[in-house]
Amino acid sequence: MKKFDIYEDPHRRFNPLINEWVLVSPHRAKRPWQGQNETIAEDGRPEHDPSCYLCPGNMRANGEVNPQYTSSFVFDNDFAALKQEEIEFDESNETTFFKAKPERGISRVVCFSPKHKITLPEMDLPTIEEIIRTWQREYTDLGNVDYINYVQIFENKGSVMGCSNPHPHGQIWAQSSLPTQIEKTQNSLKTYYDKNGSNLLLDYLKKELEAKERIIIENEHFVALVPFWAVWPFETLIVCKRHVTKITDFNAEEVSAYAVILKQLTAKYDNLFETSFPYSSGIHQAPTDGEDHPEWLFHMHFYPPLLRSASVKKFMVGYEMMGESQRDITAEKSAQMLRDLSVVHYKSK
Ligand code: H2U
Repeated sequence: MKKFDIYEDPHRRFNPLINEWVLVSPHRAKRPWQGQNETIAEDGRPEHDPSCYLCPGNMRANGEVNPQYTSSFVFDNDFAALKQEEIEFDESNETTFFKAKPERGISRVVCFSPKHKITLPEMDLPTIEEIIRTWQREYTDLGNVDYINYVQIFENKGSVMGCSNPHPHGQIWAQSSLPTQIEKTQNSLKTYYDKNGSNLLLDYLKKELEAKERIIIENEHFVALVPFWAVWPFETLIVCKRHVTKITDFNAEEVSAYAVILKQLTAKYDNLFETSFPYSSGIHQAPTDGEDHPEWLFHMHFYPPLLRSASVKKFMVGYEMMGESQRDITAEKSAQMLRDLSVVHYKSK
């Protein structure tokens, strides 16, 4: 019988963070493509766009005028997905099949820079450090609200990801419940911590640093890698090396190192297909429920949709919808491609 070759044979890999499997089909990576090509809107954007609702001094949809901000700027989302209002709710009305409960929360928009035309990899390090300090302030501010138990910081970049405006920005949704992905992660991390007395992600990072083959960038405080169980073709994870459970625990040196790895990783992404690389990214960290969470380790996910060029996107359809996640190119191959790319943005060469 043929011996298992992880680089050649169809197999499943386990994601211990959310307790899910992904099907990997390395032999399929070379299949021809006659499907849809995405159109990636290319540049030529001005530094200030009078019709952009996020640019300094411009009016937003609700009539409010943005200040002449010079670094990061945060405002309450005018079309917030969550509301702060407390709703009276009688749990006894819940039935097996009609289960629903009110959810309280706050949604904010974070403009990363007053400059309309640049994205993270093109920003200078002080600007990225200021974004990180803004995330720290928001985590504290929102986490201190008595009913807020989780603060989800994220960015949708590119129209392919449903981003409505190219002005560099992210969002924060803070709410009373743990969102599903966080609840799954929390359960896995806690189960591992209780069983082993150590942190799942720190133990995993140690093994990845030994294996080396999925590491993209390493600096003194952070590592960027393609997780063993990655689903998206160029999915990555930024993990911190010290046992830090939340963004507010980073010292000044760590904030600088985080800014460096963010800039370098997103520059590599842009360099991959010489395009402004779309993705959804998000920070996963300890809930703000007032408990100590030694099982958590600060980490950041990047889920980019592109597959084989600036215009061919991976679709999560058919088998992925009906069965489980699936990928062709291996995590090791993606890591090698990203590792081999320059950290210098192609436009600045
Ligand atoms: P996207 O990352 O999905 O493009 O988010 C932009 C957010 O900005 C979106 O959630 C908000 C939208 O509700 N927004 C405002 O709060 N005010 C505006 O004037 C327009 C868009």
